[in-house]
This record gives sequence, structure tokens and C-alpha cells, in this order.
Amino acid sequence: MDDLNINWFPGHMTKALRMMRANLKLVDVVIELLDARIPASSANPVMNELLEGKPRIVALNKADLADPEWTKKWINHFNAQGLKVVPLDSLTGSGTKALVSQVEQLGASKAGKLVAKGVNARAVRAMILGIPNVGKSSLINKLKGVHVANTADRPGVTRGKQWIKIGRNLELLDTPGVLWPKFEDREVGFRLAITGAIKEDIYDIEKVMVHMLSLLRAQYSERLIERYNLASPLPEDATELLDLIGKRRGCLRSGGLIDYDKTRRLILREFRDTKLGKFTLDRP
Ligand SMILES: Nc1nc2c(ncn2[C@@H]2O[C@H](COP(=O)(O)OP(=O)(O)O)[C@@H](O)[C@H]2O)c(=O)[nH]1
Ligand SMILES: [Mg+2]
Repeated sequence: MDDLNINWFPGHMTKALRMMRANLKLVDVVIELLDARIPASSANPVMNELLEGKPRIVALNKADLADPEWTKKWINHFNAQGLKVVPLDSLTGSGTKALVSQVEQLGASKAGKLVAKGVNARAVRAMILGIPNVGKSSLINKLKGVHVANTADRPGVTRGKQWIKIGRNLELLDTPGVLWPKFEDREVGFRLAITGAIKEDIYDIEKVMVHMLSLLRAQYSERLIERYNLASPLPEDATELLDLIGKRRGCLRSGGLIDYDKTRRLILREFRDTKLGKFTLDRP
């Protein structure tokens, strides 16, 4: 993605991947954390390869920011592929109960097999995987809020690993797996930038906003019209649209010229704060 000028360091990736592979061996279930606003763009196809048939559950985080209609459609889409899905808001903790119970159910068969082999029953073990900023730490912290005890370094649990005991039957690895976003697709890069998955200093906000405005005009034009008190239909041209919004919001420089940069940042902020409503950019 030379447009967005994004550079990922293969050294870090290789090391992170090696650690993740080692950790994956310790768990029964993987929680794949996706951004509910961009369930496709926030996924990394390396997951499938990495997991090699390990039971996995999809958690659609930041569901509080996503369009509920489309969240339903995404859930159906994943269910049709035989995947369990839980929508989450890791800030309020909404959905975490359902997540814990689904993970326990999914891992129970593994624990059951151990019992059948004469091994003592143990808690289901799980870990969280996801791209930066998707909410891995927030989810772990929220789950910690309901934990019974930290189970660091206790016998029967791999030494040197921090496990968080959640409820009676679940242990969560304290270190989430960090996947890098996949940028080969230009469109994916834009969507990651819009939702804040990648840092602002590594992309060109001008290009990102041209793209975002055309996406919003196509998918949610009525929201723009309402929020910025614009006439329908909206202009085709993104700069023209920016001009209108800048005028409405008084984003002006000296001499009465539109301050485009200020206007862009205003729209982006309002989008991310749901002042423009709840958005889902990816469609199944
Ligand atoms: N609205 C909303 N924000 C969230 C949610 N989960 C995380 N965040 C925010 O997303 C940002 C990144 O979260 P963080 O847990 O650090 O992501 P990590 O990089 O995957 O560990 C932070 O600003 C969080 O407050 C959520 O479910 N809803
Ligand atoms: Mg984190």
C-alpha cells in the first residue's frame, strides 16, 4: 500500500508469530477478536493457517459502534460457516458473559476427552487473537474484572505464563496474540485507517477522507445529510462535499476560506464517536 505508506517490519512479525504458535499449543479455544464495523478488513487470513482446526470463536468487538442491522447479518454469515459469534462491547462488558459461556462450551469436549483418558478434569484454556487496537487489552481487563483468582505459575499450568481464571471453568492466557492487519488490498487499508486501527501518522488523511466520504455517501448518505444539514442528493465530488460540510460547521481559515484539514478531522472524529450514528463499513 504505497499510498498509505504503511510499513510492517517482517522481523517483528516473525517473532510475534513464533510466540503465538507456542502459546496456541497451550490453549483449547481461540477467541478471534474482530472489529464489528469491519469484520472482513480486521481479519487476517493467516488465522486459518495458524489455527489448524483448533476450535475458535469469533468475537465482534466494538459492537456498540457498529450498525446493529449489519451486525446481525455478519453473525448469520459466520454462523453459516459453522463459526460461533458473539457481539461485544469491551468497554461496558456487554456480551462478555455470553462469550465466556460459549468458550467454555466449545472447550468442554477437549476437557471431556482428557477425563475419558483418566486425566483429571481441568478448566478450559483460551487465548485472544486480533490486530492492534481491536480491543484485546480492553477485553482482557474487562474479563479480569470478573475473575476469581490469578493463576500465575501454579502447578499443572505451564510455568512462566500468566493465566487469568474466569469463573469456574475457564482460564485465559494473559498475553493476547497480535496479528498484523493485511494491507495487500487498498480498500482494506482505507477501512483500517478510517476505524482507527492504524496510527494517523502513517497514512495520508486527505486520501483517507476522500475515500471515507465516498463510502459514507454510498452507504449512509442520509446520515451526512441529517448531521450537517445538507441538501439531497449529495455532490458526487468529495472535495465539494467537504466544502459544504466545512461551511456548515464554520471550519474556516482567515479570509473565509474553508479549512479542509480541520473539516476532515472533524468528520473523522464525529464518525469514530458515533455522532454520525453507528456504522458498519464491511458487508458480508
Ligand atoms: N467503543 C468501544 N471502544 C473500544 C472497545 N474495545 C476497545 N475499545 C477502544 O479501542 C482502543 C484500543 O483498545 P485496546 O484494548 O488497547 O486494543 P488492543 O491493541 O487490541 O489491545 C481503546 O481506545 C479502547 O478504549 C469497545 O468494545 N467499544
Ligand atoms: Mg493491547
